Amino acid sequence: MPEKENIAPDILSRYGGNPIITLEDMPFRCNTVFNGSPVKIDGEYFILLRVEGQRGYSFFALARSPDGYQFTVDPEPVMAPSSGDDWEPWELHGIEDPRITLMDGRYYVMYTAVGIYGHFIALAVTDDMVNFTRLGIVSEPGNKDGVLFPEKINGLYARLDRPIGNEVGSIWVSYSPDLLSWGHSEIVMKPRPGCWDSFRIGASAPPIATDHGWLEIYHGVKKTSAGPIYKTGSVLLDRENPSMVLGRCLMPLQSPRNYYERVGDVGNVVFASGAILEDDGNLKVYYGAADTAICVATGHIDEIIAVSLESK
Ligand code: BMA
Repeated sequence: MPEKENIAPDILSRYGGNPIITLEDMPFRCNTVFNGSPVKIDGEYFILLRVEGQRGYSFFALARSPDGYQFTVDPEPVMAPSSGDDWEPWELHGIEDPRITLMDGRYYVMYTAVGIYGHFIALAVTDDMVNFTRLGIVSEPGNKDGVLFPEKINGLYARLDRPIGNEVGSIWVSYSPDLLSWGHSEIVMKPRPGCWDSFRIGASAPPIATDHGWLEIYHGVKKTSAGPIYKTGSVLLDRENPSMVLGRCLMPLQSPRNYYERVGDVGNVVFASGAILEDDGNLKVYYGAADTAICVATGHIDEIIAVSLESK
């Protein structure tokens, strides 16, 4: 009898050494480390980490690596929630889920500011990944998952975001002349009834320019009787009008399957938080596993584009 073929269940292949950053790698006491935003600068890899401290609110630390797999975390956090200044009310309960975009030679960080009025999208900028300048709170309350496009579209800055209205979490696009005031918002895509992304969706990685449109790696949530399940998906958006979906994957790129994705502070979560496109076309997708560790999985951009064109 022929041997049973072992079909990989996911389009993204997990790195064998996952998780790549855990609590044991942290040089200071904290609760968890997850949802980190990666960048590659002159061949060196950096991840701006979301760290949850023992008190329960989040802040950012920096990890560095020569190869994208073996990381060392800087001894001190690089960005803490503001205190004692005008920003304090907006960040009183922490700063979460940073997403870095390189634009015009500077690194812009969109993150979720959690304060006395709820969740907002906030924007900071850095030139060295260590010193961050806050630029503004850039959304109304109840918005998160902001990711900045790496270039202007029709003369305006653009971002994807995720306002919550009527409990529905969809992906929208907004535009700005100055990075601070945002508007002209349009719906991009909604949760798909009956599917793995039926409850909520949100942008995950900053959009990547391809010949087939903007490739967006997103997260989708399905509600089950045992709680939500977070998976990773992909979509292609028109380069000139990103509210136009050119293709959307039918199946997820990745689902929680391994122990470290199933079990943690929030189980059954793979939460993509950034991606690095290598010269050979491999896309390294960094993700938080069960809100407790950082992992990486890889897929070739051609295959990801092909599955993204399966549907609209
Ligand atoms: C989302 C965000 C993420 C988190 C995920 C799963 O709403 O808060 O930071 O990883 O839920 O808990």
